[in-house]
Amino acid sequence: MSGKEIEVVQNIYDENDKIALETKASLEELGIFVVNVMGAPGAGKTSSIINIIRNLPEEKIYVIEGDIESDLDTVKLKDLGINTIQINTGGACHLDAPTIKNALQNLEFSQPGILFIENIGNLVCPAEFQIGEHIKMLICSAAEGSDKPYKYPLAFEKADVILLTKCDLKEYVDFNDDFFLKGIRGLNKSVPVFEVNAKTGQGFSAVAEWLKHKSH
Ligand SMILES: Nc1nc2c(ncn2[C@@H]2O[C@H](COP(=O)(O)OP(=O)(O)OP(=O)(O)O)[C@@H](O)[C@H]2O)c(=O)[nH]1
Ligand SMILES: [Mg+2]
Repeated sequence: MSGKEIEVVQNIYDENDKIALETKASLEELGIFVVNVMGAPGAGKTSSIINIIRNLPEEKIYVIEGDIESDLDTVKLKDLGINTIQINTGGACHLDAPTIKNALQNLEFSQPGILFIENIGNLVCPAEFQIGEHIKMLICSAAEGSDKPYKYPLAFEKADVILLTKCDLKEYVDFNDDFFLKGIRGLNKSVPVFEVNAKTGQGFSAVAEWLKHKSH
């Protein structure tokens, strides 16, 4: 890349971060804590959001669903009575701060609570863009393999909390706990890692407890 190109790319990141910080500040004034939920396609992002919400009955919950196409996840959440809006990027592989700023015009915050933003299924690009979040929650499934921290380091480096989902499948996919954790610790010394299973709900009460602490 030429010097000029680097400057342009840097300007795009700077402008994005500026809008993200404005969004975060305006949501904070309303008492909204924002969780940016990231992870590969099918990692278990929607299933995890649903299970966490089940363990936070006293919290007001809002969700923004980001997908390239379709409103399948939004329909699923709305059927459960969760206040959800859909964003379709039509191709873009991540959500960015201007997109979230626009979408927020369609979401009414009647009381303080927690806003989950499910990012586009992608273990790479979402980690590069702030969108107004207080924390980044990385969802990584056992089925993806224990080598993911080594191959996709940025998402693990930037995560404030990691959920290892589909732990019921560990034995079928030769998941190596030590290798996985060693990879994470090489990038992120202190991030909490929770093991969960959305089929039984196992592990999600601890995640919800951690989140409640973090958001208050
Ligand atoms: N066995 C098992 N299956 C799971 C678990 N969590 C999610 N799944 C399944 O994995 C598939 C994908 O889960 P979703 O929650 O839709 O994943 P997602 O990350 O939201 O997917 P996208 O939004 O398409 O990127 C579904 O068929 C879930 O039922 C789990 O803990 N164990
Ligand atoms: Mg989903």
